[in-house]
Amino acid sequence: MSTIRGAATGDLLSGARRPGRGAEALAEGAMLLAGFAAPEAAELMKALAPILALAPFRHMVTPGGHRMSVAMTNCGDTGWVTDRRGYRYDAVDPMTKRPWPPMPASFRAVAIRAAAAAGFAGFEPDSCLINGYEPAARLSLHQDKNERHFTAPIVSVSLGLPAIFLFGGLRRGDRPRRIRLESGDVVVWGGAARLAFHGIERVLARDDGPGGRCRVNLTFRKAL
Ligand code: MD3
Ligand code: FE
Repeated sequence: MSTIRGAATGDLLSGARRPGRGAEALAEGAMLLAGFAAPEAAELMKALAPILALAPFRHMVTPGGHRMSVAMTNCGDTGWVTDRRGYRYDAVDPMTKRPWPPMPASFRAVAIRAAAAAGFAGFEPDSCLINGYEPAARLSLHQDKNERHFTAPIVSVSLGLPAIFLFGGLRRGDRPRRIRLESGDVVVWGGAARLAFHGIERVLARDDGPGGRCRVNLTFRKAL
């Protein structure tokens, strides 16, 4: 995808839904919608509290035995989990033995609207992984490969503190680009970018300003 396309182009270019810095194609299939969710960032953060009450943030363990520095939880029909047995999706929260909390309508709506704006009409997310980053947290380069199909895009919504995102290629060794993601930025990863290596190099901690001292990322996927 060289540029914006599809029915949402008018919306995007009109500025009606572009309160941020605009839309930028990062690569084939990868679209940064800067500030797309900024108007609803506070509402999304508020919807997080009842989810965390039912499914608290926790530091999962990788199959190799490493405790992840990013805290995670999920909402939706299924959730991404890792432990010594491996990476997978599970309809049940292994910590509470209960289904993950339902995906709030506000979460689903912003994901669907962003996907459509990037040219992926009809996105049906069934899972939202919620990543919580304290300033020292990192996420090393990886691919998202635990979903059943790779045809649907992944939609990522950044909230809270900014971060330096690493966007690599299809091989682990490809030198990644560094992209600053701010609260309210949305990135849609589809097509050729769907299996790109990516990670979070670091969170940019402020010592001023209102709000929390963390970054939250909502990652919407069609996992099943
Ligand atoms: C590029 N999360 O949870 S979201 C993850 O900010 C994850 O918490 C990061 O990577 C975060 O797996 C990055 C951006 C993202 C998500 C999926 C992608 C970028 C992607 C899939 C393919 C390529
Ligand atoms: Fe990822």
